[in-house]
Amino acid sequence: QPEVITFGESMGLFMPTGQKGIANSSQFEKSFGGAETNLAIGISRLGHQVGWFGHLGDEPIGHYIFKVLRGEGIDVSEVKFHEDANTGFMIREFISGKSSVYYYRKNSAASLMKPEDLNESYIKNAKILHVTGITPALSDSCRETVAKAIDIAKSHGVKVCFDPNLRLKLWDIEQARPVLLDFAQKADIFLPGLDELELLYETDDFNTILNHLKELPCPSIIKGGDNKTYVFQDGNLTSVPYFKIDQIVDTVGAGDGFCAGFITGLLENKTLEESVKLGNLIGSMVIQSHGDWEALPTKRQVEQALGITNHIER
Ligand code: KDG
Repeated sequence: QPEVITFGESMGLFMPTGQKGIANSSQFEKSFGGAETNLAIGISRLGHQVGWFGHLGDEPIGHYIFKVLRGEGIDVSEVKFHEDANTGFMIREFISGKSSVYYYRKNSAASLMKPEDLNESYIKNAKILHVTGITPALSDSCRETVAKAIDIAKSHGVKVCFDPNLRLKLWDIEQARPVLLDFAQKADIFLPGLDELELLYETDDFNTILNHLKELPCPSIIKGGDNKTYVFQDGNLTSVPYFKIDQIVDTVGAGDGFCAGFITGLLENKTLEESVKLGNLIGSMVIQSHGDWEALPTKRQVEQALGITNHIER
C-alpha cells in the first residue's frame, strides 16, 4: 500500500539534442515528464512506497511512461488507458539559457479524468495525498477530480500536500487564482514558489504575502526566495539555505524534486526545517542535469552527498 499517492498528467517530452532550437533541430531526445510523476519517481528512489495514477493513451508513449514508472517501483495499479485519446506531449528548447515549453496536450487522455475515476479505498489508506495546480487547469472534470480527491483524503485523515505549480500557458491568473487559493485553504501543507505567491496575491511585498499566508490554516513552505526556502508556520518565519552548486544546467523539475525530498522528510518524521533541507538537496541535484526526473537521487546518493557514506569510485 502506497504511503504517498499522487495523480495528474504525465506527457511525452521531446528536446532538441544539440544547441539548435526546435525549428532548426532535426534530432530530438525522447523522455517524459509531469510534475506528479517527477515527484513519484523522486519519492520512490528515496525508498518510500508511492502510487501515481492518471490517464494515458493506449499507444507507444502512454505505454512507455507506464513501464518506466513501474520500473521505478511506483504503484501504477490505478492508471487507466484510453483507446480514443492520446497521451499529451511537450517539446522543450533551451535558447540563450532560457527554456521554453510548447504543450500538445489539449483533449489529452489525462484531461478526461473525472471524479468517478477515483478509488476511495486506494486514497484512504495513504499517509499523504500530493496534488498540484496543473491538474485543475486541464479541464473542468480534472478540477472536480482534484477537489474530490482532497475531500476524500480529508475525510480519512490523509494529509494533503498542495503545490500550486502555476502554469500560465494552461490558464490565466484570473482563472487560476480562486481555484488555487481554494485548494491552499484545504491543504495540510502548502508548497508555493515565491513567484507564484506574488501573482496569486498580486503583490511583490513579502510582508503582505506573509499576512495572506497567515490566514491559511496550514504551514506554507515558500520555494525560491533569495537562495533559501522559507518555512512559515503559525506566524513564525524560518529559512533553510540552498546547497551551493557549481553549475545550473536545467531548472525544470527542481520544484518537484524539492517536494519529493520534503515529503520524504515528513514520512521519516523529520521537522519541517529538516524536511526542507532534504528538499533543497534533491532540488539542487536535479538542476545539475537535463531532464525533469533523470537526476533524482537514490537514498544512497543522498547519503553520499551529505557525507554520511563514502562514494568509492572503483
Ligand atoms: O515541474 C515540471 C513540470 O512542469 C513538467 O514536468 C511538465 O507537468 C508539467 C507541466 O504540466 O508543465
